[in-house]
Amino acid sequence: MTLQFRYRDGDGVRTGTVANAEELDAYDLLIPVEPPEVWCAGVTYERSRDARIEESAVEDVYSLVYDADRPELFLKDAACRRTVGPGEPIGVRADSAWNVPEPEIALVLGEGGSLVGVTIGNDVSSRDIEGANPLYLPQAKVYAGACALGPAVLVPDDWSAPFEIRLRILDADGAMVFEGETSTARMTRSFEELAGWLLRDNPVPPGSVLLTGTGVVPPDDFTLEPGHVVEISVPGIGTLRNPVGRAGDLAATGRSES
Ligand code: DO4
Ligand code: MG
Repeated sequence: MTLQFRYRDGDGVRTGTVANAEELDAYDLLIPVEPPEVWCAGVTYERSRDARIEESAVEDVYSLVYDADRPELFLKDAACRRTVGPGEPIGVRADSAWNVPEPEIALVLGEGGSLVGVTIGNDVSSRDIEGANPLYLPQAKVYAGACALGPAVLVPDDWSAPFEIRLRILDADGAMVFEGETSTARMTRSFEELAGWLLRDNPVPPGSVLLTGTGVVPPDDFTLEPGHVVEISVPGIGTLRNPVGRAGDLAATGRSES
């Protein structure tokens, strides 16, 4: 098992490998890949389907996609403009009152959509915009700091072994305000199936990333706020930790300017 990562030192940006996630703590980590495109699958866990049905003014679309052959797939980012790495702020939208993290396994895709590695992804989302109308999905999902990836890319020895996914949200004083967990064993679709659908008649460039859906949903009265810290841990990959900021501030100073 190898973990690949990128980090910063006095000489600039470097790449490294370690055998276990604890060793990553010694590094000033950067986003482990800079994907040309980030895609997401949705409603791949029963928990996500149920949460969407409760929030939505148009309930049927979510049961229909959960049961259908064809998965929900959407473009989350291109040119890494809205995607951040470990320690960088994720964003909440100023025009939304209900923002959440979505802890997901993220697949790093190779040529033809082959599976080359696994990292942790956060599909940060606005639930009130999503719930108002399914046609608002791009606005609920795509904005500055709406995606985080890291801390490292695992090349699994066994692609069939499930991943445990743990979410912790801390407030500005470090107190825990939510924790939850799931396992990819609860997914209704396989990684290969999702990647196969994504690549149908679609020239997704190698190095792109596919997030595979959330199975952890905070209670309906919870919303992310600037000052919160989101931690997503997956044994074998490590912890992706990001403070929460305002998407508007990130849009003004973000990766699109670099
Ligand atoms: O349309 C809803 C998207 C749901 C999603 O992103 C997920 O299930 O992870
Ligand atoms: Mg999601």
